[in-house]
Amino acid sequence: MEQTKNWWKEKVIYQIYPRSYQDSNGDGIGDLPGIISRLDYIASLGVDVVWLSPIYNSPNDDNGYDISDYRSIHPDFGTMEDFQILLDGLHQRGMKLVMDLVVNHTSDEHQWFQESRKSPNSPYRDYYIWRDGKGDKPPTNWESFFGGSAWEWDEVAGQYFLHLFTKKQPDLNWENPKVRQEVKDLVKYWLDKGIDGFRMDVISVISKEYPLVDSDHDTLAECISDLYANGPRVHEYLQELHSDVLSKYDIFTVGEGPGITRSNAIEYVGKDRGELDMIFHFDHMFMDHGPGGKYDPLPLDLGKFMNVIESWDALIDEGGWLSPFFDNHDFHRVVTRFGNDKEYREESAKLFAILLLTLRGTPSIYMGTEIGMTNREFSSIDQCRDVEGINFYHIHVDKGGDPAAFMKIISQVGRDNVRTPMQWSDQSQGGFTKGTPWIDINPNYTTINVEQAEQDEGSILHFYRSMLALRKIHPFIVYGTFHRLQEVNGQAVPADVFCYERRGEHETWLILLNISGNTYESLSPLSGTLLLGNYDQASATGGLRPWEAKIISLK
Ligand code: TEU
Ligand code: CA
Repeated sequence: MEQTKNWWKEKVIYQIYPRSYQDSNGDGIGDLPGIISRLDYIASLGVDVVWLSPIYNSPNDDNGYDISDYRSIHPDFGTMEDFQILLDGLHQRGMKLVMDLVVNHTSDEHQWFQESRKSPNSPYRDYYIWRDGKGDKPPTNWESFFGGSAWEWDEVAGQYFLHLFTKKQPDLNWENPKVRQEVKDLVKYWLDKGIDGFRMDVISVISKEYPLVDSDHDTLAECISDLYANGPRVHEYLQELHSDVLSKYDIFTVGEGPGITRSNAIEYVGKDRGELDMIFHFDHMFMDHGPGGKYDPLPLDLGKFMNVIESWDALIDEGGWLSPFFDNHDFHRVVTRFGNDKEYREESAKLFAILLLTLRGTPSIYMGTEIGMTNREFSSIDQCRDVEGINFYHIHVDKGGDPAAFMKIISQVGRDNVRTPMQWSDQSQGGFTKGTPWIDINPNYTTINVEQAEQDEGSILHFYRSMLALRKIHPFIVYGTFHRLQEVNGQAVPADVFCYERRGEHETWLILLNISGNTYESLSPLSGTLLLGNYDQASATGGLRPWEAKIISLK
């Protein structure tokens, strides 16, 4: 299918978790003046869009994903003036700003919720989902994403309220037209300030199916996809938001949410749907969840990983669009998860740079990935800050589980792995703060940091710059076709090698990615020109060393 051209399809996103990027005043919390001081660095990468995780007022039960005032800047992060300087600074450098829109739920400290709980006659009562219990039990057996019941008894209200996330994140009642109007108003408020789009948090679960009934699913994952996600009115709500507000601005939206599958994604992002412009899907991020969920991880299945990428690429041929990503503030570090963060850290980090930036879609790079930041070791729960990890730790330990064993799992899959401070230099606290950081820095900042990477021409950082520049001068990478290959020059592609061609009108690239420590000496095309590779001495026809990755131009 001929691709419709849109400016947002041609961009690359850089995600910043503001608490952990750069602290400017020594309180140990990253802030907007800190980001402003790093704008030249961000521009130097060659990325086009900055997506900021939430910076609004919040009691920080879930680090800003629990918003208590949508029209404010959290004082930890700065002021509205700082925000304006940041926005202008990005625009002056030719970049765009995307804000996080978290409207499935608010904080319980939001004024709407405070009013809502006061009385059944409050004009805000129906802003949330209140129910009587069943005897002394909650209205349904629903489990929250972060463990425990999804219902909380509220003394003041004398009823239970629904919270799919923590009990400080009550779900909004989107059935109520007043709620939808509030959302439209706040969206308009930020768009009128001149921002360039929104990343929409868990947008797949905003519509609930009524009446609310008990789940008979064995796992939380099944319950989420079957019962919480893709509710009956989700598309109606998104179309309404789009036609009433979003469509009036030259911006883009990227939706996030569990339960968005390869088969239903098109209903969210199909080009004539008038809903979202693109989505983040989780098929490759959730594929290692075991029967017990995320904190019961299975070994990595590379074959599945490649199949997921291939099959989601085809969404674009159906007229949809997506944002490929391998890590963000909710997962763990790409080089640890899919690469090798020991002996082949440099090679494997560069391999994933090539993969991410030679796929179709609008790729998203998480801060720190451009210098190959890794997971860290959490030996005690006191070192953790993430409500998800902490909740599941207590659930595990309360059931008699071994705390040390769970800490190993947190070190492997916990969200705090990606929330440690950005590593700028080998100075105290990695140059992140002059004070004590809100979460400990990864001790490997002495060797893995931006300053070191700037000085080393062969660094992961310089590699990202080269790759981003290459993508920019070859626009066919955005709109051209993608074909996975099972054979190269008559040879079967091994199970741990990902191989595909990208074709434009005048160009064909062959991408060879050895996602393993094995050597495949003879796997290469007959001829071609090596455009970029992750080994110093390399050629188009040379075969593949451990974690070797190449972009070869075939014509
Ligand atoms: O995440 C939604 C989501 O699906 C996560 O709960 C995900 O399953 C989990 O993080 C995997 O470990 C969004 C935000 O990105 C996340 O930071 C918030 O905690 C959550 O929504 C609630 O707002
Ligand atoms: Ca600060």
